[in-house]
Amino acid sequence: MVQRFRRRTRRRVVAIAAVGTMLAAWFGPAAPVQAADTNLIVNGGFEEGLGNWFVNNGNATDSATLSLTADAYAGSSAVLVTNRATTGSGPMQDLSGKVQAGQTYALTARIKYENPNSPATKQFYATMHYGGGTYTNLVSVVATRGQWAQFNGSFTIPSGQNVSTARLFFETPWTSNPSSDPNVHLMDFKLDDVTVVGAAPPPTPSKTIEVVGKLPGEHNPLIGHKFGADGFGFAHDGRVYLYLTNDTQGYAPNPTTGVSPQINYGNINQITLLSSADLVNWTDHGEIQVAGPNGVAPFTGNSWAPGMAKKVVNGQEKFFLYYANGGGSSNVITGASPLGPWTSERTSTLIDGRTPGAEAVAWKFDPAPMVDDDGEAYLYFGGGPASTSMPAAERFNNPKNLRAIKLGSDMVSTEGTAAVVDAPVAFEAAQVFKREGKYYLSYSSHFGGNDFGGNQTPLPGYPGGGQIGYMISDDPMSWPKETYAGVLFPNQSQFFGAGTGGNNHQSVFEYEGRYYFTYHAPTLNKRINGNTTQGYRSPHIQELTFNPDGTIQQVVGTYAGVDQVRDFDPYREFEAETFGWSKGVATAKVNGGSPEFGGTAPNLVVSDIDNGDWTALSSVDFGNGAHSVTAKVRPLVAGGKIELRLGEVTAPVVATIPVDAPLGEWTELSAQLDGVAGVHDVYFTYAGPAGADLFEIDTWRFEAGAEVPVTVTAQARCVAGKAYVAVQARNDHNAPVSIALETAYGQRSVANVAPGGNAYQQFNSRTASVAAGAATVRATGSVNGEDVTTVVTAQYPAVDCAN
Ligand SMILES: [Ca+2]
Ligand SMILES: [Ca+2]
Ligand SMILES: [Ca+2]
Repeated sequence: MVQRFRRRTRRRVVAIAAVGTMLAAWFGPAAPVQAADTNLIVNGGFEEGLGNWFVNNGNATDSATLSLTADAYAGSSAVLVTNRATTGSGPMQDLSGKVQAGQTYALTARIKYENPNSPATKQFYATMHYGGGTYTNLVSVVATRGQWAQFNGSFTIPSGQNVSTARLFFETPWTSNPSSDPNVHLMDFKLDDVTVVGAAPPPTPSKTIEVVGKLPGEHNPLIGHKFGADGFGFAHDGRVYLYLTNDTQGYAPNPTTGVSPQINYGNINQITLLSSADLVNWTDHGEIQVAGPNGVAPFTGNSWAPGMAKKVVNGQEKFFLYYANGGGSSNVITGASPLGPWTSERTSTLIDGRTPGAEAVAWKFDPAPMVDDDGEAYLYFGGGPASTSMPAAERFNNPKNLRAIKLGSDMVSTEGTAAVVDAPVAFEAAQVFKREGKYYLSYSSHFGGNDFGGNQTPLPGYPGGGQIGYMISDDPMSWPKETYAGVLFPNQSQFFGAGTGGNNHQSVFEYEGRYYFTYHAPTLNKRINGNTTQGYRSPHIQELTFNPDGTIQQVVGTYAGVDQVRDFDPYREFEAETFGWSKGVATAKVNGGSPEFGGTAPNLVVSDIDNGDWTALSSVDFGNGAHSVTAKVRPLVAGGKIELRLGEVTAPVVATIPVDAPLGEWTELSAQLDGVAGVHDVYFTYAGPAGADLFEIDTWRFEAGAEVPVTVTAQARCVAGKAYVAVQARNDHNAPVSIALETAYGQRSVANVAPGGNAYQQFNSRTASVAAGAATVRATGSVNGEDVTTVVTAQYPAVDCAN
């Protein structure tokens, strides 16, 4: 995740010079606000904790922190910013999607500083960061030390300003070398009662991905309807769960250009959850609201780079979801199942500046758990710039920025001191799995630069920039540099081309006897926008194979991905938000539990279904034949229909469900199927009036056709030098059936075979030998008052009677 810490060259847009109209807005009396009075700031009084606020760090080495203080201007709390290393460090709130170009907003806030060594008065700014290097000072105030000062002004956003990223923060005036006099430039300050009042936010533009992002036949990226990064694979009870940083959260494609601003990690406080039993058809379980004011752990602001483990604690099986709370700390929440529901057992972060042995780690993030066979559990974490006390070559090659620490038996505490993981050229993303008694630790490598002693050539065999290296150890807490084993995965741009570079974040999991490697690449972003991507990453999986000596065969990234583990079983109610491929649809969480996964699991529906959109399932096994298909659907307009096709999206329609039911109500609608048997890719194509959302779909269900149960055997044998094929069919039905036996050497029909009775015929080939072949049996009887014919074939081997 290098991009979130990329050092910015700060380019000031000096509003005084560039935007004349803003002069009055800055320092003159507040201009009247024309539009409806809407306060765009959430939790401006900090009465809901730090919710919706995060810290703006001026650069990657800045680690300013926000905390609540009871010294409020109003109410019971305000925010305090400490540890500022740049003048730009201060409380920030994201107004992207809320403020509009050409509009005027009134801004008020209270600010106070108290450092007795600071000047008697100090200027503060409210500043907007429009993404990239574009900063605009909006409103200024000169405060008197020890007293609450009031920002009270207005600002007009220039009509040409791109506001797709707009983040408001509070700071002291910029200077290039603030550490020369911290008391003047870097004092702590408090903020309270922030309001930005103006035109109501515009309607939220659609995030639906209209292109086919996962191509039929391909298995990477895993999904085409949303993004997800830093995937952590977790196998449990016959399914694979994949926990992902919710890259879709800040995705905001321009309604006209379709291009989103660059990803903003600071906004991400949800974890996306997918699952699959076959690694090709993935169920979307939606997002876990982990952090933020409405999060499971509201004392955290971000949820990046998840890791999952399960353990029986006090007789109860629990699931522990670890995540990075931004770069500064890591935390864990607890699930009753891999799908939740989720609770927080902690009231403060699990890994932070108080964690023994982690003090020198710049980024106390990317936590990955590993539960050993003996029940002992470990957490791997860390990353970021190496200690400046090291020689430059060591900072580059052996930055010692990763850590291993034992987890407490409750899984939500740590024990003892974190041990250094001396991973060569390490950047972040440590993860460990165990195989045949050995521990494997993989991690991502850094890109050099000043954080790592300047640009250098790695030691021979050490990873280059943006690769996944790995180590093999006999001890989960011991990772000297000698355990380094090589590069597990080169940079993904080597496989997916222009626009897919950048950092990676991997995991390895075992599922049904095979090992799999998860990684991400902005391949869906590339399919939407071409080679100029905006950093929105998609999950991929490849199989991981080992050499006889236990080393790993370097992984090759492909769009083909992994083999489907098993065919999809259609004969049950399953979530419609499960697909192998899709076009033009989105998913939305609805109230109530999941029909497939149970009452406490989240449920989603397929939404944004337009004429021409479709969803598809890979390798569905219909066995002897399907009799009907049923959709649980909510019609939104009249005249919609669902069509079923086999093999490809343009194949002939084999069934149509007219979506003809009361609008706005959930209804089950069915269609008959005829002759749909065996294994097929299944396409649900959607049709109806153009320009309207047609309907939403919750679940699908197929019913197998009624069958006459018969048991059939076929044998080839010799009688007096001649080859015969003997066929027997037993009636397993509870009523008489008619049975027709057929081979290449003749046929015979037997009427009224009683329950438990047999139809039998020995067919003479009139030759000395027969090749292997099949006999066909047709059994006709009455099932539930309906005449049903079931066709069964039975193989027989070759026989040679000449000898
Ligand atoms: Ca307050
Ligand atoms: Ca659509
Ligand atoms: Ca559903």
